[in-house]
Amino acid sequence: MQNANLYRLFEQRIPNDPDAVFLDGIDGRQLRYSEIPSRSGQMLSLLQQHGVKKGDRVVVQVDKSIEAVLLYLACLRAGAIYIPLNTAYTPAEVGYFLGDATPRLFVCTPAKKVDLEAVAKDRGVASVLSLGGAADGELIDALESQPASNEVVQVEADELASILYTSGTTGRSKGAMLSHANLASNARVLFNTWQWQNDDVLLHALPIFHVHGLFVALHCALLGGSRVIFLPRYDVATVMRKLPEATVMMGVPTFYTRLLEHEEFGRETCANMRLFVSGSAPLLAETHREFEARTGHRILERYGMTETGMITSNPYAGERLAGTVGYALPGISVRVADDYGRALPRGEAGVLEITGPNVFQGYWQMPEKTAEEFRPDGWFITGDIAVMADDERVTIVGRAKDLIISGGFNVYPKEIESAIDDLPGIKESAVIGIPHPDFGEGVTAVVVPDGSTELSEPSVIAALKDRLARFKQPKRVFIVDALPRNTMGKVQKNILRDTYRDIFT
Ligand code: MCA
Ligand code: AMP
Repeated sequence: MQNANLYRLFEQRIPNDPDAVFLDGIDGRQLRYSEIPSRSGQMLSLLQQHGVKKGDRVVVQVDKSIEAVLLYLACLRAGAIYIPLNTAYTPAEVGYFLGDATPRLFVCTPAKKVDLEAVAKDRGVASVLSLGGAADGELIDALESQPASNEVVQVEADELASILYTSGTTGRSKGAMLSHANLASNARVLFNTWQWQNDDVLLHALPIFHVHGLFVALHCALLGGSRVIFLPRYDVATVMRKLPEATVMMGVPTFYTRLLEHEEFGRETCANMRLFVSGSAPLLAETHREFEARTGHRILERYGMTETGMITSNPYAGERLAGTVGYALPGISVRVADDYGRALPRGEAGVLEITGPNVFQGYWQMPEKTAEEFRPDGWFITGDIAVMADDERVTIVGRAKDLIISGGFNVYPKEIESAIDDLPGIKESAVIGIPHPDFGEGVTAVVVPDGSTELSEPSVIAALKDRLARFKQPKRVFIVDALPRNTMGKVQKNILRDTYRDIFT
């Protein structure tokens, strides 16, 4: 029987050249393609020593490193389910994920080990290991003495490779279950659509705990046997220095606006570049045009979701139209529908719905939530509002879901409102996204006091510090007497967005 393990696909693509470099860190550390089997095999032995078996969850909150990628590959090989977490999450937030995922093993950074071990113990997690970004931590110490396992556990196509948590409109994060086949299909489609070349060099500055940096970027590179300039984070000076060596870069819109702000950024920096890809948040048409004027490159915008991987892409060879997300990727069908899942005529705005081999297996242990997001005919409801042109080109024009995207990170207002409403002195709150020149949208809170204590903008922000990851915390807080409501009593966020629309500009 064929083994649908995604690792098998990557293994087949390892270049013959024993010196071909996969991950090329700026700290001088490298991982060669030829080392992938043995090094991920050692990691696999370590996982097995900690009792990790097929179907077990492994939760990981670590800095970007070569070993973090090996850990991902080893989880695939073990048939275990890899669950990466944003490094910005506070211990309180991590506690929720550990309780929900009930992992066999939790891997965290050495600096947070003491705090997080206590959280993990509370949630009944048996093993906790530390792994640092500078090749330090218990996991590294234990790794060297491990024999390299040859095993690649047999899995079926629909068995889980990963769970990625996405927040929800209810404020409770949901784990999107992605199978080996979901990830493999999307990797193949993107590799082909973007005409990946043998000698491509990918500049990788994205975090590796989300679909964009982990799956979209790394999977394309693994299929191409490409060198990856592996930056620990996005930092414009380092990106400027390394761009001339690269041929492909993937980023959120903030990556591009920050490059445009750099005086020296221009054609010379991009001399070797073949492709700039943008996604995770809307790229302003203005940024697209300014980028082309400065560099001669038209950014290729694509659109996707955690639950589905990539859904649409502007064409590689055809016209990359600013402000649109292009066409459904091969094998994926999209429709713009009314509230009942009926396709609308071309040109009309409605909810974008999709079906295809990339669509996830449902939310971890939330069958009701899963059912709510699918139509009876099996199409997944994205919650994005789109318009389809006569030639089937898709433009995202809004969101049916109450979601803020800040620098490519999703923030669900409900979660922030609940955290604010729990604070002393607060009667109620409304959280909105306001146009922000750097992050696209800036999280903004409008708060009504209950009069029991004195409230100020700094006091509200300070009180949220340990509860919410930094990127979720409001950049501004406004204290008001009452929130605007319609006759049904619903808070009119559009009025608030209008009132505060200029605060960041
Ligand atoms: C950092 N901060 C942020 C954000 N990032 N605040 C709001 N939104 C953010 N995204 C905080 C920092 O903690 C800091 O707080 C202050 O803002 C300024 O930090 P700065 O140094 O400017 O930020 P940075 O470290 O340079 O990070 C900005 C960034 C980063 C490079 C845009 O957020 C990033 O790498 N974003 C990529 C997200 C991503 O990969 N999304 C893909 C999701 P303080 O001053 O208090 O320290 S996958 C997805 O959405 C789908 C599937 C898809 O289609 O791809
Ligand atoms: P996530 O839940 O983190 O996977 O974020 C997915 C959401 O990001 C989508 O539902 C869209 O709202 C948004 N998104 C991703 N790419 C784009 C894009 N190119 N244009 C507009 N919105 C996007």
